[in-house]
Amino acid sequence: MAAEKNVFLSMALFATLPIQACAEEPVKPNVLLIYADDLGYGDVECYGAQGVPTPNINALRERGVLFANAYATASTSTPSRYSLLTGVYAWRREGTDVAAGDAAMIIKPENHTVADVFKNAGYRTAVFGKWHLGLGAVTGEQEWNDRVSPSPADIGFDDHYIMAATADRVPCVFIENGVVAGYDPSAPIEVSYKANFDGEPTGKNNPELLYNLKSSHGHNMSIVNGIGRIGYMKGGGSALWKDENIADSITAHAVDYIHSNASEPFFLYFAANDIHVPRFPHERFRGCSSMGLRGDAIAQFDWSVGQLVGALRECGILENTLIILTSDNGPVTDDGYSDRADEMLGTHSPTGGLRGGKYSAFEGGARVPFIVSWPAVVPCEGECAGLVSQVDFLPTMAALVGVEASADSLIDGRDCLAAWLGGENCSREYVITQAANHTLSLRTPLWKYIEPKGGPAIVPWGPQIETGYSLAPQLYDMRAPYEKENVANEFPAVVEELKMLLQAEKNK
Ligand code: NG6
Ligand code: CA
Repeated sequence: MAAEKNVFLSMALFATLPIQACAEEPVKPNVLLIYADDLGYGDVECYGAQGVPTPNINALRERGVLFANAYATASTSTPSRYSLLTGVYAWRREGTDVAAGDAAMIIKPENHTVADVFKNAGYRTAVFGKWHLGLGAVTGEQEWNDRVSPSPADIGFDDHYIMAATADRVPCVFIENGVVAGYDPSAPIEVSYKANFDGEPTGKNNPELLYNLKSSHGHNMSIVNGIGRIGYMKGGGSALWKDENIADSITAHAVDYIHSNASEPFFLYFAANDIHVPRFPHERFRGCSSMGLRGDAIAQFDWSVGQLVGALRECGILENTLIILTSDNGPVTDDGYSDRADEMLGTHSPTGGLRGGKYSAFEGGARVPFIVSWPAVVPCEGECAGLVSQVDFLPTMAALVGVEASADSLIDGRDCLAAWLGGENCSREYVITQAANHTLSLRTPLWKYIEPKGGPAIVPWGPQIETGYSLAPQLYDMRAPYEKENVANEFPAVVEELKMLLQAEKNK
């Protein structure tokens, strides 16, 4: 997935265009954060996607600003989400790697989150979709048949309707305000990440039961809806989700929420399941792209965006809603299921030509789409090439709603409101990103430094993605953003400077 198919973003967007605000600034906008899963830098049309129509995201982009150099803080989900909600780089905290479905809650009730920021400003707050930040006080001891606590309710969210981890991890049920949604008392739920339950089939032993998707690597433990998962579960009965209905279900919850809360300011964190594996979109999206299930999942995600925007419009609150659309990490094709994602790509490049992908230290790992729209305030059709990081979400939202950000969140995050609203001076001096093995990279407008750290050159468990791990320091000139030539030996002073900068950050 390294082909240079998306050159337009490399240079064309390196200048910030002069842009005009659409109207006067109102007070207390609603905030809708649309957080896609594994959506790559090149995976939507306005970032160069081919083979999949994304009209709703295009329309959002036309009503807002597109950022060409925006970053998740990590190339996997849990650390990116941790930073997004707390304003703290995940590599500062133990236990923030990709969480199992029975992990204890990673953000503790006493921690300050962006949801608290909104609560302090008098907002209603909600999260719908993929959580992946742990639940309950103790790993493996959640009360799945009663009340799961602590939950997002304890870290600032008034309402939640969430998947505990990911669609490929058990338990395969939604948790709604602390309890399993549609709980089926005839099928008590048991979950283990250690051992199978007696008599329960697994993908490993019963591959003939994988009638919806076959596993390509891993994902061979419990089988739910004809799809192998990570982890073991028993029970669930009628509460078990059907993968083909996940997008409908979380979108319906979000649309209802918008309708019921239209008269007061709200913060809605819409954490899409798309386009993470298992990719199993509803049949009405099958064939919407020329890329099979992965492209169809992008089309389904775009549909969700359209539904949310449509609901805001119907309620007459679209003008005064700040919408941010971005992704938790870069793209992957084969991430463990035989969905033909690689072979059906055609001319599409999920990374937009960037090197690496999900898990990687290269740009494909954490550079993501980032679109900001707020029709009443943000310039239409703006473009910004400045460096943007999701670690700034908390302080930036605190500035938006006029409350103090916690001291913790200001170690790494900062108020970038002017930049995010399309201001001309929209660059951070540098951003730090974290690869799956905790290799850190420091990107400045001109350079990308990848710290030396050993590891396999290709992700070892299946996805054919270059990790970017190396025992030698790496330096890339980002005027050509494809990280082709390591110029560390030619610019030792730059390497030294960026190494010291990274060390200073680590010492904070
Ligand atoms: C990996 C899974 C992958 C995905 C990833 C987390 C295997 C073989 N692979 O361990 O499928 O679930 O974890 O993805 O189990 S993330 O986007 O939530 O970080
Ligand atoms: Ca992800």
